[in-house]
Amino acid sequence: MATRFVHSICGMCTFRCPITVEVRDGRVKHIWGNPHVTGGYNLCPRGAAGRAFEYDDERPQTPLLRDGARGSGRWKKAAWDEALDFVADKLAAIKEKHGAKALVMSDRGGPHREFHRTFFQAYGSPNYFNHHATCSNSVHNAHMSMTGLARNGVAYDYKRCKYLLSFGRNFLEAVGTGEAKNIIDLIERGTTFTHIDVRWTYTGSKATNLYVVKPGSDYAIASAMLHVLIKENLVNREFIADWVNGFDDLAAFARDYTPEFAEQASGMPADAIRRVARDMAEAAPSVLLYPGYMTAWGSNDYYLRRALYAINALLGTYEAPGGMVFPKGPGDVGVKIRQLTGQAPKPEESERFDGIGTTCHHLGKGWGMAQLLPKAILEEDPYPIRGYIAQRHDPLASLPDPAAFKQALEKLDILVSVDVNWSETAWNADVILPECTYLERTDNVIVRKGLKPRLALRQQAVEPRFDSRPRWWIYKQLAKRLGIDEFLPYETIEEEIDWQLEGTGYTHKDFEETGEIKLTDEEIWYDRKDGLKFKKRSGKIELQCDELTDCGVPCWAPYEAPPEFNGDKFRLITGKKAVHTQGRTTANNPLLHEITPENTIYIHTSRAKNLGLKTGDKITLTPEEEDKPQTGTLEVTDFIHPDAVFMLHGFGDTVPVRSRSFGKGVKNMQLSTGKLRQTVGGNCPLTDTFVQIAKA
Ligand SMILES: Nc1nc2c(c(=O)[nH]1)N[C@H]1C(S)=C(S)[C@@H](COP(=O)(O)OP(=O)(O)OC[C@H]3O[C@@H](n4cnc5c(=O)[nH]c(N)nc54)[C@H](O)[C@@H]3O)O[C@H]1N2
Ligand SMILES: Nc1nc2c(c(=O)[nH]1)N[C@H]1C(S)=C(S)[C@@H](COP(=O)(O)OP(=O)(O)OC[C@H]3O[C@@H](n4cnc5c(=O)[nH]c(N)nc54)[C@H](O)[C@@H]3O)O[C@H]1N2
Ligand code: SF4
Ligand SMILES: [Mo]
Repeated sequence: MATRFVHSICGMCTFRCPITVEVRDGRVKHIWGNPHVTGGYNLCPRGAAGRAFEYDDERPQTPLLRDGARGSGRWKKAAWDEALDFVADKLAAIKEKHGAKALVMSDRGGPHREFHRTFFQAYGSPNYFNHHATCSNSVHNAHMSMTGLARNGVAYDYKRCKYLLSFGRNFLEAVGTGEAKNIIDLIERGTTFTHIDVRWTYTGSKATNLYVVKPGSDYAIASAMLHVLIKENLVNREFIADWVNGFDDLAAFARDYTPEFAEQASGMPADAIRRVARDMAEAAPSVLLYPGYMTAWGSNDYYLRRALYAINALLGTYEAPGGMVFPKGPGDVGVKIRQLTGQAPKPEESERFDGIGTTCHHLGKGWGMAQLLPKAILEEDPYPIRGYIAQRHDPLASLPDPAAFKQALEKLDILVSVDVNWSETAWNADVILPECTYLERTDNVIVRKGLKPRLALRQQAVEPRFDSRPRWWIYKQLAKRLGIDEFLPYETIEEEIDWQLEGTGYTHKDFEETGEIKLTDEEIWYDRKDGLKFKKRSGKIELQCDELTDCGVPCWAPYEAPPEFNGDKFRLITGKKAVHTQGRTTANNPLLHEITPENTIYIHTSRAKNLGLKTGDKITLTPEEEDKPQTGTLEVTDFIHPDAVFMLHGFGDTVPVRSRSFGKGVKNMQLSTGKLRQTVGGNCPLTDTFVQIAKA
C-alpha cells in the first residue's frame, strides 16, 4: 500500500490550521496537525472530521442549473462549458443593461480570495462584501476608527501575557486550534484570566474569574474600567504621550461611569470591576484585553469595542511583549509577494449599494454590509441590483431573517452559488458551481503574518471525487468568456504560485516538504518609542477623531440600558460549540452529526419555574415581529443569566437533501426578524432579538 503525507491547510472552518493529510492508495486515511508547524498538537473535532466530509456523497456533484421554482429542488445537470456559458452570458447582459455595479459578490473573506476578487474587480463592480456583518464588523470598524488598522491588524502575544480579560470570547468552544492551545498553556502557567459572559461556557469554567452579567451591559463595565484607570492614574503616561490623541475627551466621558453605576447596570460587583482594572494595570503592558471576535451582538457594540481598544491604548499594550503586537509580513524581511488583486484596475463605478464611501464614511469599504442587500434589491435603492455570486458564503444560513432575504433574491436575474456543499443559498440559487473540496485542490500562496512571518500553501491531497473544479480554474474560465482574463495571468495553479513568488527565489516546489516557508528565524518587533505603524493621519491612536464627528457619529456615546426581561420574554443568544462550524453543513457531517444532532434551548431555572416549564418540555419560541413560532426542546439550567435564552447556531436545516441534519433543531435565524439593518458599527444587531417562550 502506498502512503503519502501532504502538508496543507484545513478548510473545515476559516482558521486555516496547518494540516498533514495521510493519503493511502489515493484516499484520505487520516488528517493530522502539521507537525512541522504546530510542534505536535492536533486538530479540533471538525478538522479531524474532514475525512467524513470528503467521503460524504451529500454534496453537489456536477454543475447544476435550476429547473423548477426557486428552492423546489428541481435541477438539471450541466456540463461545465454549458454552466459557465450560461453564467457568463447573464453577467454580460447585466453589465450591458444596468452597468457593472448591478452585480454583487460575497465571500468568506480571508487570504484565499485572490481569484474571485480579481475577477470581480476586473468585471468592474464595487459591490463586494463578505460575511462580517454577522461576525466582526463592529470590532473591525472600531479599530479602524481609532488606529486605521483592521481587526486583524494586531495579533495577540498569548505566550508572554500576564493578564487576559475577555468579554464573551469563547476561546475553547469557538476554537482555532493554535489559539486554544495558547489559552490552555496560559491557564496552566497560572496567568490570571478573567472572563465575562452571559452564561457559563467551557472557557468560563477554566477561567480564574468568571462573571455572568446582564446581556448587553458590557459597555457599562468597560466604561467603568476606563473610569478606574483614569481616576486612579493607573494609565501608561509615557505611551499616551507618544502615541495617543484625545485622552482628555475620553476622560471627560468616563467620569460618570463609576463601578457602582456599572454594577447596577450589569450585575458585576463594583469591587470586582475595580480589582480587574487595578490588576490589569499592575500587569501592564503585558496585558491582553481581547476586543472580541464574533461581535454582531447589539446596537451599541461599536462603542463597547472602542472602549476595549481604548483600555489597551491607555495600558500601552500595543507592541508590548504579552500584549497586542503588530503582525509582521514579508515586507518586514524584505520579501515581496505578488497578489492578483492588485492587477485589475479599481472599478470606475465606485458608488456602493450599502452607502459606504458615499452616504456613510466612517465604515470601511473592505467588508461591506451584507444585511442591506435585500432592501437594495427590492427597492432598487440606490440603483438596480440584478446578479449575485455567493462564493463560499451562505447568507441564508448566516444572516438574520432568511425569509426576508429570500424574498429579495427572487428579484434577481441570476444567483450563482459556488460551494462545496448543499448550502441554504445553493439550494435557492439558479446555478450551482461545485468547487473541489479543500482536500482536492491547491490554492494561492497565503502569508501567515506574525512575529515570525511565514508563507503557506493549501496543497491538493487527493483527486476530486466528483465533477467539481478548483476556484482558480472556475474564475479563469469565466474571465475568458467575458474577455477580462488578462488579470488572471496563469493557465495552471503552479504558474499562478510561481507568479506570486517571482523574485523571491522560491517556487511552488518549496512547499512540498513542510507546507510552509519560514521567512525568518528571529522575531521582529517595532520600536515602541518611534516605530509603531498606526494608520490614522496623525500616525497615532485617535480616541477622538474628526472623521467620526464629521459624519455625525459621536466618538463616545452614552450607555443605554437594555430592556427588562420578565414574564415570557427573553433575549436570544446564540453561539458555537467545538464540534460544529457556523450555520453550515457540519451539522450534516456523518461524524459530527452523531456527536451533536440538534440544538436544545437553555433558560434559567427561576424563569422556567415561573413559566411552569421543565427540562425536556417542548416549547415554542415566537419572534417579535411575526407570529411564526418555532418548536424546540427545553433544557433548564442555573448556568445562564435569567434574561437570556441560549441555543447553538446552525441547526433547523431546510435543505431536504441533507438527510441527517434536515429539519433537526431550531433555526435561530428565523427568530431574528427585522434585524437586516445597519448599526453604527456596521454589524447586524443579532442579540437584540427578543422572543416569547411558551409550552408547545
Ligand atoms: N445567529 C447567529 N448567526 C451567525 C453566527 C452565530 O453564532 N449566530 N455566527 C456568525 C459568524 S461568526 C460568521 S463568521 C458567519 C458565517 O457565515 P458563512 O460565511 O456563511 O458561513 P460558513 O458556514 O463558514 O461558510 C459558508 C459556505 O461556505 C461553504 N464552503 C465551505 N468550504 C468551502 C470551499 O472550500 N469552497 C467553497 N466554494 N465553499 C465552501 C460552506 O459549505 C457554506 O455553505 O455566520 C454568522 N451568523
Ligand atoms: N467550533 C467552532 N469554532 C469556531 C467557529 C465555529 O463555527 N465553530 N467559528 C469561528 C468564527 S468565524 C468566529 S467569529 C469565532 C467566534 O468566536 P466567539 O465570539 O468566541 O464565539 P460565539 O460562540 O459566537 O459567541 C461568544 C460568546 O458571546 C457570549 N455573549 C453573547 N452576548 C453577550 C453579552 O451581551 N455579553 C457578554 N459578555 N457575552 C455575550 C455568548 O454567550 C457566547 O458564549 O469562532 C470561530 N471558531
Ligand atoms: S479550528 Fe478546527 S476546523 Fe478550524 S481550521 Fe483549525 S482544525 Fe480546521
Ligand atoms: Mo465569524
